[in-house]
Amino acid sequence: MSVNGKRRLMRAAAVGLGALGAGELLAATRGGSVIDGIGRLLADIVPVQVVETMVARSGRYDKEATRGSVAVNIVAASAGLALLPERLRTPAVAALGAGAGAVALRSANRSVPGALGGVAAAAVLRAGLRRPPTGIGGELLWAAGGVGMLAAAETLIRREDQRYAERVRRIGPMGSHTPMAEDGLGTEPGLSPLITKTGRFYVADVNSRPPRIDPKQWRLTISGKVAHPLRLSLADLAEQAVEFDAVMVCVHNTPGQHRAGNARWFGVPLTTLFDHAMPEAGATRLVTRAVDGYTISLPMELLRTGELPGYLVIGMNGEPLPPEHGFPARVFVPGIYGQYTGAKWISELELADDSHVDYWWKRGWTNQTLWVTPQSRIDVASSGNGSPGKTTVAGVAWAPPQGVSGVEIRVDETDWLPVELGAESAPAAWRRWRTVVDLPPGTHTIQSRAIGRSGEVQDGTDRPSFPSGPSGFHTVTIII
Ligand SMILES: Nc1nc2c(c(=O)[nH]1)N[C@H]1C(S)=C(S)[C@@H](COP(=O)(O)O)O[C@H]1N2
Ligand SMILES: [Mo]
Repeated sequence: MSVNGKRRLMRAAAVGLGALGAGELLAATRGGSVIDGIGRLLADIVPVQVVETMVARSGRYDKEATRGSVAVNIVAASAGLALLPERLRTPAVAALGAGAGAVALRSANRSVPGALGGVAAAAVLRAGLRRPPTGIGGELLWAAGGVGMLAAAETLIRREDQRYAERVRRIGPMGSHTPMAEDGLGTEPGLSPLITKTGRFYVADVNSRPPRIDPKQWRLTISGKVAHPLRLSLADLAEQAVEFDAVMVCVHNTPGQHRAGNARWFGVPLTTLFDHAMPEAGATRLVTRAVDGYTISLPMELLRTGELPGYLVIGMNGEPLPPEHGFPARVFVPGIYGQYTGAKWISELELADDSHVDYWWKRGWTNQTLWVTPQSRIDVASSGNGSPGKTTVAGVAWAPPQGVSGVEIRVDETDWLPVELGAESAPAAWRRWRTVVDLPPGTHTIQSRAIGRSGEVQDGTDRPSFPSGPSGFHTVTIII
C-alpha cells in the first residue's frame, strides 16, 4: 500500500473512533449503548467453538473483552471505508448506521437510545469522511475526542448501573440474612468462605451488562399450558419464599476455576407456583424466559413432584438479587449447571410441550439437562509455618443436590487419602475440606477428588465443557 493509502486508512480510523465515541456518548446520555447491542449480537451468532475459546481465554473479564473487540472492529470497519471508491462510501456508511440501529432495536436489547447512537455515529462518520481532518493534528483530535467520549460514555453507563444497583438493594432484605453456621474448619488463609460474598460471585451470561428492570412495573407471569395463568409482583413472591443454601456452578467451570459460588438463596419453591397455576397434563417443559429473549427450559417430570426442588429465586445472601445475578427473579434448580438451571431476569414462566427449543440447543449444546458432577477445587497448598514439608491442603467440594460424602487428595499420583471435611450446611451447598500432609523436598503435584453421597466419584478424565459438561482433577504443583 502506498504511503498515501496508509494515511487514508489512518485518517478514516481516526474519524471512525471519533464517530463511535460520539454515538456511544449520545446513547449513554439516554441510558443505552451502541457497543453493548453489537456485543450481544456477537454472543448470539458467533459459532459455539468461538464462544468456547473466548470463555476459556477471557476469564472473568469476558464482557470487557467483548466490548473492547466490538469497538476495535468498528474502528477497523471505518478504516476499511477509506478503501472504497467515493461513490460507494455514502451507501456503505448508511448501511452501517442502519445496521447498528437495527441491532440496538433487536428484541434482545430494545434500546432506542442505542439505535439513536448508531445512526448518530454513522452521520458523524459520513461528515468526517467527507471533510477528513487535515494533518496529524486533525487526526489526533478526532482520535483523542473519540477515546475521550468513549471513556465518558463508559463512566456514565457505570454510574447509572451503580445507581440502579443501589435502588435494587434498597428494596429491602430478602431472607433472614442469618449469619452462617460455622463449619468447624475455622479460618484458613486462602480457603474459600462457606458463603461466597455476592460481589465475588462469578457472573456468566450473554449480555454485555445486566438489563435494568423497574420493580414497580415488573410482574412474573405464568402462562401457557396452565389452568390458572398468574401475574405476581415481587411482594407477592416474597411472601411465599424460603431460604436455602446451594452451590451454583457454570458448565464452564473446568478444574480449578472459580465459575462456581455458594450462596444463601431466597426463593419460592416451583411446586408452590405450580399449585396455584395448575399445569395441564400436556405441559412437559417449564420454559424460563428472560427479558432479553434468552430461554432455558426444564423437564417438568423432574420438577412437578418437588423430588428435585427448584425455586424462583428473588434473593441472594439476604438481599434482593443484584442486577448482574438476575434481579428481580431467576430460576435455580440446585444440581443442574447454570446454563441449564434457569434464566436470570425472568419475565415469564411458560408451561410448554416438547416442541420448545432453547437458546443453547440451537448452538450445538445438548438438549438433555446437564447435571453438576462431583467436583473439588484446591484453594490452598502451602508449606512452611516453621516445619518444612508440613503442607496444608484445603479447598471446596460439591456434589449437588445430594451432597458430598468424602474428599480425597493424592500426591504425585500415588494413593488417594481422605481429608477432614467441614460440616455440611445443606446437601446442595459446597463443603470445605482441609488436611495436612508431610512432603519431602522436591516438586510435587497434588490432586483432589470429591465423592458424592450417591456414590459417584469425581471423574479424572480431562474433558472440555462443550458439549456435555467438564471433567478432570484440579492439579496443583508445589515446590518444597
Ligand atoms: N437470562 C439469562 N440467564 C442466564 C444466563 C444468560 O446468559 N441469560 N446464563 C446462564 C449461565 S450459563 C449461568 S452459569 C448462570 C450464571 O449465573 P450468575 O451470573 O448469577 O453466576 O446464569 C444462567 N442464566
Ligand atoms: Mo454458565
